[in-house]
Amino acid sequence: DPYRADPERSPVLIPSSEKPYNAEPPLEMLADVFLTPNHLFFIRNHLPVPCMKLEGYSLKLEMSPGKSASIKIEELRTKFPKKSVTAVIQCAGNRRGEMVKVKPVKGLNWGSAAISNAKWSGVCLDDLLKHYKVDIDTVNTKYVVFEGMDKTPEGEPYGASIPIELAKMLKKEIIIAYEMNGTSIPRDHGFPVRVIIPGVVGARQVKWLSKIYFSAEESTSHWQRKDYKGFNSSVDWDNVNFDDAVSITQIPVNSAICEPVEGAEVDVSCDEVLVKGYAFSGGGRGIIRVDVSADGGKTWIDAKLKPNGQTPYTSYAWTLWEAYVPLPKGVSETVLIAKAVDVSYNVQPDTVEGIWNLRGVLSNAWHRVNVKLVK
Ligand code: MTE
Ligand code: MO
Repeated sequence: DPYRADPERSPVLIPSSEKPYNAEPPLEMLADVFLTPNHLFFIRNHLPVPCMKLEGYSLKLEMSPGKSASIKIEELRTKFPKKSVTAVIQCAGNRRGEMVKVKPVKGLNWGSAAISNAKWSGVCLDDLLKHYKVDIDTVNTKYVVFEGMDKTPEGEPYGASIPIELAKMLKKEIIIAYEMNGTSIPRDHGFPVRVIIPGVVGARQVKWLSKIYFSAEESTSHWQRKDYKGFNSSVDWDNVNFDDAVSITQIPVNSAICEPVEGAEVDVSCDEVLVKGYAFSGGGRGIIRVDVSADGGKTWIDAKLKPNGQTPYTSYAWTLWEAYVPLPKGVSETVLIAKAVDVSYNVQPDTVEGIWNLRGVLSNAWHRVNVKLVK
């Protein structure tokens, strides 16, 4: 069993697959704290978790073909200033479960909690590259490629890449991280080192980072080339062409109601209900408004946003929110809805039908929760 050396996990997590292990925390626990505790942070593994001793670890940085450096964890910790970024990781498949209800898709059946927020610390990519005499603004390349230590049975490592323009834009924010929320990164989340590329889909935030290099083409890994891309709703497995579609990097605006949960009983005696949730948009676009309805979208109120301490155009953490929403009268059930607006005035689409795609990625329609109204 290639998974026999996988770490122990919190019994609170809700698995969507055991081998490889994938799990999300209970949705109602997600919006309670700004920094998701490490043991509750969702886990998305494609392969067995590598066993790596700190002494044995080194990061290979290939500055140019034939010229590379091997960097020990001690060097990462001592040679470079420690920098931090508080950033969300969201799986492209977060909220896939709602797409599945429209028409089956291929992928893990995620609920709305394949997203978490942590403070990541380590070495800034720009600092690392400068030390090895690479200037990210002038380096002659198209992509920065990241490789993991986890491998398929055929020996193919997990890998991802980002376009060099994005690496330039984010050069102060991309972190070669060795800490998660102030402690060393847990095995499931990439021990000892992972890359954090804020505002970008989870799939590119390579865990168990073994190698960084530059290339004229995207990472050749399966997950860069044949996965994590979007298509229109008429494309299915008999006519899909992965090669011509653009890889997902920055992700669209999204939000979800964490409380009350689906099917909950809401007490109508106080005429309003406390609704709580998260909102996030990729590309550093901060959340400026979350609209909440308790009557299926007839009327809306503005939620109270909890400031995330970041600026509107460099907002990489999520925004937690809550709202006291008036309840409709004379009915025994209703639909709570939330939709977020980011600083570019992007807003979530109203239905999931229009954005259905065969891989079930980037599911970000208005979030609806059915509740019963009881006395
Ligand atoms: N990195 C490696 N090496 N192997 C993986 O399977 N999964 C990716 C990404 N990085 C993955 C990886 C995906 S799809 C996601 S959503 C995030 O890691 C999940 O990060 P987390 O498990 O820390 O939440
Ligand atoms: Mo993912």
